[in-house]
Amino acid sequence: MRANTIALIMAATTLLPSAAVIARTVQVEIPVIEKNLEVDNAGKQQKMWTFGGEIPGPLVRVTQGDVINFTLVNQKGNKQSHSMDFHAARVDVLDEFAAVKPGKSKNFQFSADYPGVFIYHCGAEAMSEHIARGMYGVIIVDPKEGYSEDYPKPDREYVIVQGDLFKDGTKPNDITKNIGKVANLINGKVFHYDPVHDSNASLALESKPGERVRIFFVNAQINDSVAFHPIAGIWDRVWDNGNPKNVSYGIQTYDVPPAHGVTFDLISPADRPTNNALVDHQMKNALTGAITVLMNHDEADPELGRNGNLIPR
Ligand SMILES: [Cu+2]
Repeated sequence: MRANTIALIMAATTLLPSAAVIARTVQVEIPVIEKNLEVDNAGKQQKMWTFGGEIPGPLVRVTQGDVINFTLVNQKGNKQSHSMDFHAARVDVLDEFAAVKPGKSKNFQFSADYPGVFIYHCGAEAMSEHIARGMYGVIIVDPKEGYSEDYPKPDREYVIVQGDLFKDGTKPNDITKNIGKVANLINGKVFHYDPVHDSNASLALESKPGERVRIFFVNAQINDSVAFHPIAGIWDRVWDNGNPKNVSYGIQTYDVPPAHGVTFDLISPADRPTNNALVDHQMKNALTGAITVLMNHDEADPELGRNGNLIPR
């Protein structure tokens, strides 16, 4: 995360000692940046609209019960009005989620009442275009009870966000109807972590054989569901919406609708190196960018999927 463009400040504040409850207030400020961004591993650039200058925007991670004090900064020099819609919030769509003009900011608070993995996105008109140009990100709300038998501690964690890529200049009305879609983005790039299908790809996800790998998956496509499947593996557990109470076991393919998040655990065989391909099994999406390689080998980079490095860039 680039600290000079993104002020994502965590501050602990103790409130209401009489209520015997310790509430933490987390300060989150995200600037909207309209800019040219590389959308594939070959360096092709396209005019995108972003939270914080990257796709997806900065990962926000809090604990259930935290209060998020959020500020959206629509930078001077931007051409569009923008807004912020946190799916983890219960507020007023006409108030907190209203659009702000370039040069203006908007501040609001909400409490993270439900644990899980949630999308956030811009909801300004035309919402289809704002999302399709990259205005989305992820907020993880960790359960207040921490890890448990139903929600064990993982060895590694990754965030994968699948989005659309439309031909540059596609009209908003066409975007809404999915006309002009040319590819799929994984964390902002076509075949981002797939050196098998893209010789320009330099990154893959990694783990050691037998490790529990947790994938926080968010579908940021505007119309298509994702049939998320780990080729050469089985999801050990799946938590719908990432809530520890919504646990399923031994799942092959799981449907993730647009604007939804699901948490997946995968455990590779412990006795040999293997590879998985984490795919959207809708082939039209897989073969246009939505394949992620997970390499399970003893030499796995110890920093990948650890110490806050959930979105390799
Ligand atoms: Cu926007």
